Amino acid sequence: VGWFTDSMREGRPVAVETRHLIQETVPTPPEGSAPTAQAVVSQYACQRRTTTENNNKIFTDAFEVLAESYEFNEIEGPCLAFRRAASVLKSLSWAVQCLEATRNVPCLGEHTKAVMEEILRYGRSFEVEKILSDERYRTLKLFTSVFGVGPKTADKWYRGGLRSFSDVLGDRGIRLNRMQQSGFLHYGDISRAVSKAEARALRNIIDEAVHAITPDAVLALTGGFRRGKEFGHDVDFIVTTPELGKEKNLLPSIIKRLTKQRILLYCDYQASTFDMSKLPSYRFEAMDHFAKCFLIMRLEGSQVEGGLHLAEGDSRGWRAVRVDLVAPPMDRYAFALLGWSGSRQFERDLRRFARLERNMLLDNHALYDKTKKEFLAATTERDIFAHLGLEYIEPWQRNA
Ligand code: DCT
Ligand code: MG
Repeated sequence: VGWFTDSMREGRPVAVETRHLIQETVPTPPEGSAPTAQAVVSQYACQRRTTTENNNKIFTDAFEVLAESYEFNEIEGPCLAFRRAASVLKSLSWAVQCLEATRNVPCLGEHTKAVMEEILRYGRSFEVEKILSDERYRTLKLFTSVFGVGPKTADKWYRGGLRSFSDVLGDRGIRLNRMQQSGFLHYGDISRAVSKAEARALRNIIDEAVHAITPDAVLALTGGFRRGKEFGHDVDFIVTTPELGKEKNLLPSIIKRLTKQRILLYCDYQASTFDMSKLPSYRFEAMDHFAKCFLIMRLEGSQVEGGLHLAEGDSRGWRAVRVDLVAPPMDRYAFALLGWSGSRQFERDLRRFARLERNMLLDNHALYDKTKKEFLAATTERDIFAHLGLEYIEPWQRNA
């Protein structure tokens, strides 16, 4: 293939060449055969189109276990490598059936390929199975599944000899914070996936509340549900108002209203610390500074089309759901929407692409051109993709 340059082979940044090489142009190889003259796939998730249809789940599930295990051990390099490998395989319109077929697929290193080889040959990876039966991995996985418990706390509990929830709850030396208390209290519900119908019902509730407060408010569903996922671990929304500054009162007013309706089971409100004069931020992957709240809401079955997504035999008529609300000022809306729509890997690669290929800094607040030394304005996500010289990727194609 003519445009397969040396810089691509060596994995050096390629600015112009990869622009048109997104997923759409990658042909599907014939069933069961290795593709021959197959197009090169971009190393950046933001130059690939990744739907929720994953043709390589057997590999990506394994990579995610490995990545998480490295994360628990704070080994960043291999963790990121497996996340990138999983992401690139998710974008393929075909199932990998032999390693030779991945010749033009980037981000697959030696270790990754060895795992794939094992899975292709035996149907499973022994390294992954070893991790899945490892006591520390299992315990950290269990503890971090509680809302409010991160890897640090989980590891501290593990080192303290705790192995189960009853160990934690029975330990007199542990003082759970408010978030963790709610996490344990509603564990059954919030560890259970939220359905699309439940997300829609919550959208209606928030929509009613927001518009009762500010008739011209803007509400957008973001996160996994905006990307077309059928299920999620929470429901994410962005709320704002066209009038700059007015968004400051929005979340407190919504919280007040939901509290009055007695449907707020937990609320952690964080006021805005956003300050345009402190941008651009060089801190990578830092949490954004917009006002936000992490909620647990009570959702009635009668409000959900087709009923609640509950366990067999559960006839309570309501469930608890995790909801995140973010309230950026309107002039930051496009950046916040792009950032909160995810996926995490898509966001990471957008930022990495901006930095390495365009000498720009992108985060949830702004896009800064380091060459021109200026901020680039955007009112839509399309504006941001255009500034970056990227083809627009629809939200449902961002499941990297
Ligand atoms: N995000 C962000 N800053 C944070 C947290 C999240 O920019 N501090 C972005 C990344 C993805 C998106 O917001 C939504 O986050 P999640 O709800 O964790 O992910 P999701 O893609 O919605 O997945 P899930 O379906 O599990 O909720
Ligand atoms: Mg989410």
